[in-house]
Amino acid sequence: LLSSAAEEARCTLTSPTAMPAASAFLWNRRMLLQVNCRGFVVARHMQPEPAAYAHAPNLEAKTFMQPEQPFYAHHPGRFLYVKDEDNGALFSCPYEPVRARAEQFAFSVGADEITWRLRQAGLEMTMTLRVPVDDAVELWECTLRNDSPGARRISAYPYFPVGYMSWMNQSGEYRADLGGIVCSSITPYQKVDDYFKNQHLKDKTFLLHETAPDAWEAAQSVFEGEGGLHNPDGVRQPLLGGGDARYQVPTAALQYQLQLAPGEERTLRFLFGPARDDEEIFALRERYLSATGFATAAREYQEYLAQGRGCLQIETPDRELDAFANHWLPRQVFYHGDVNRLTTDPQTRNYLQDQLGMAYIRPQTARSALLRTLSQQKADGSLPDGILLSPEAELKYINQVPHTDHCVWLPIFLRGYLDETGDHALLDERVIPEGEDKVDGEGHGRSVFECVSRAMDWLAAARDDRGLSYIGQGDWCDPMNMVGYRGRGVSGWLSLATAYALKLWAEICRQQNQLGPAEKYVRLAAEINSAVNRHLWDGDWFARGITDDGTVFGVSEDQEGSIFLNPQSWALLSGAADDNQRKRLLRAVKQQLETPFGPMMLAPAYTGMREDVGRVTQKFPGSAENGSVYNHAAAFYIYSLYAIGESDRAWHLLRQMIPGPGREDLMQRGQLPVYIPNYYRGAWYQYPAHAGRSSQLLHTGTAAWIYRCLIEQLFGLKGEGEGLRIAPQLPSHWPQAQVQRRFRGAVFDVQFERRVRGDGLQVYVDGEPLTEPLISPVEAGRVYHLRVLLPPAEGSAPTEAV
Ligand code: CEZ
Repeated sequence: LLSSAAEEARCTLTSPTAMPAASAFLWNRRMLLQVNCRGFVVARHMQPEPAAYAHAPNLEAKTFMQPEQPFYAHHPGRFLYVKDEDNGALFSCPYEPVRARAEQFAFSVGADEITWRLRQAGLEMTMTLRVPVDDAVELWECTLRNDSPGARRISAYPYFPVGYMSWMNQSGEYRADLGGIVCSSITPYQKVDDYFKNQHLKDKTFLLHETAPDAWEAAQSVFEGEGGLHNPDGVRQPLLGGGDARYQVPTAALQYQLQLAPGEERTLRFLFGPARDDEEIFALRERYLSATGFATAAREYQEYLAQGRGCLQIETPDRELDAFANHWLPRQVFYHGDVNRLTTDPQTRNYLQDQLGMAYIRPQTARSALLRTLSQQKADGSLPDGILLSPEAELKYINQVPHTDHCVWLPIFLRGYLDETGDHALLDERVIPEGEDKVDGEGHGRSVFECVSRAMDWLAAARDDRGLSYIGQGDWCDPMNMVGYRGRGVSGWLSLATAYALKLWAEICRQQNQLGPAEKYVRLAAEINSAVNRHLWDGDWFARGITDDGTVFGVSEDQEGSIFLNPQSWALLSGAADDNQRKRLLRAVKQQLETPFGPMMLAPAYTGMREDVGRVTQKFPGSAENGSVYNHAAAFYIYSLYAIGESDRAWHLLRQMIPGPGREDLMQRGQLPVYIPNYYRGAWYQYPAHAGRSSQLLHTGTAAWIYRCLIEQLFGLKGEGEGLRIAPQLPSHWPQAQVQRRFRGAVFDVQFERRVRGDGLQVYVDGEPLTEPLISPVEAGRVYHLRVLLPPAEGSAPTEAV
């Protein structure tokens, strides 16, 4: 069903029906394409707000990327019909719309291209999709090869539906001068102001060909006719009719009549994408539409991807993990960090966590992101709900709802960034707050250190009489919008996260020799931890919060939502949980939240609205924040388990996050191990048949956290001061592993070996034993050979530690 290579980034699915929603993605600085194995595509380009250029056939709402996005016959996709001119046999690549079974099918996903390879009735067909680095355009290469003993006469029809572009004005026509079909529209609007704003929009969608076709059709209804997409009238005629779309739904369909001798093949290249005008279309054609244009774009794109290769290469007993950690995970982290989920106003918490991931990949980007964030800090020390990335950007969607947790992510980001880079100079960097250009009276702004301290003071102050953090209309969990909308409700998670953030910041203060503030923040953290213990410890776990009316929720008395994962994870991190509480809450999580697909975020999932909790309770039970295996939350838990040395338990959950390798697991998740989705369905006890199914949504803070867990915790190769500390927590059943870690300009080749007997950890550097497992200072440019002997595994089974 699935094969994946550890050496290169490639994952191949051999059925279009076994995991029908299985998808992969390609992106560049201007666009994102999520492509599923059957040929359906969700594409967005930035202008600078995200927009589609191939649409549904009816009015679609403008929205952000959605989980479990449904597909239907007319969903945008890229297809190639192939008709045998001698016997009329018809099928389509890659699978939709005809849905005829190919004799051989491969959806082969690489890091820099996606290829389908099909074999059917003596023909071999490939379709390859690439993107360039800096233009919103799809580069398609289709090859047809005659593998049969005799000559073949076929017609091939690229069919790239464009959909309902606009209710005001839309059309499509063949343009011989530009070499392809160009569909035009006017983005609908009603306010005069929008007329001026919309001037720059790319309202055209084109399909350009390198080789002139024999025929074409630009009207969707004419192409489809009465036969429907399974058997369109267009392809049943000898030649497409050459029609235009005049305020009908346009499409882009071409026809090539090909005669292929045995062994002969033909390659056709196309460009598909949005444009503003003819000049732009023409320029794209000139730049890309040739064999050399494609080859140059491919090489440049590989160079671009190489910037995201990350800092860790591993070879472990788990080759699927190797493939994932070496290729796919850093790629996903890089995607998030380089283009910020293709939004112009990323949620502040998402931005800071995505950039935490970037600290391990391209730290200078992470550095500027922090400075940008602080330049938008508010006068009271709090952060806005979203960070504006361009002057035209506005806060949209969820960023219009006040959330209270954003400041927490500052020291979390900084801890990771400083450990990775040693760049303490960042803390002295001056920030001029936007709209407040003379903070110190001289226009020198504030130091990063001061900005973060102000954010910490804001967090410490945003608490009630009990000492717990107000939730406002949401914390990390943004649909938890009604716990505190009347101004009194508090968040248990946020209180713990605040305590943790203050502790992290105190440590940074100490390193900066700011002993007074360090002491203050440690004291505040302790105060919050004890407030949480006083008001929110439920006997076996921590509650999630207290509503506006004073009801504690996320407790054993609740029929639904009785236990939440986040407060437990962060109680481990903040130090709120003592040994006894740790044992109890670990057991509770295991008993009530763990599933074969990872830990659920809460259980039992809500089945009806709780007006004192909010919108989260209206989500379908087991989906998203309502009790799915929400991977971001699972990642916090994994990180916290490593933080307390629960290595095997952490490993077990980390491994569950990656689909496969078994067939049954893959089928249940329906997801390729080429990215971590934001969730797998939960509600394991309520809807077991659906549990495990992937959301296929590739936007998630999980990627950054899991990358960090691998680097700093599992392999334990973490920056500390001027050096690198070695504190591995390999799964106890691994006898050995090899790792290459790039760190501050040096390379560490590490050989881990599990001792059969003997004592604790012992590290050798170039043959010499270390007295302490810390290499400091690290010399840039040097290659270190490390041999790391691990203490022998204890007899216990991996997940039975409690
Ligand atoms: O959005 C994510 C947010 O981007 O949900 C996380 C939150 O921490 C991230 O910042 C948990 O709530 O209903 C909603 O508004 C949802 O909250 C979604 O928007 C969710 C999306 O599924 C995107 O991942």
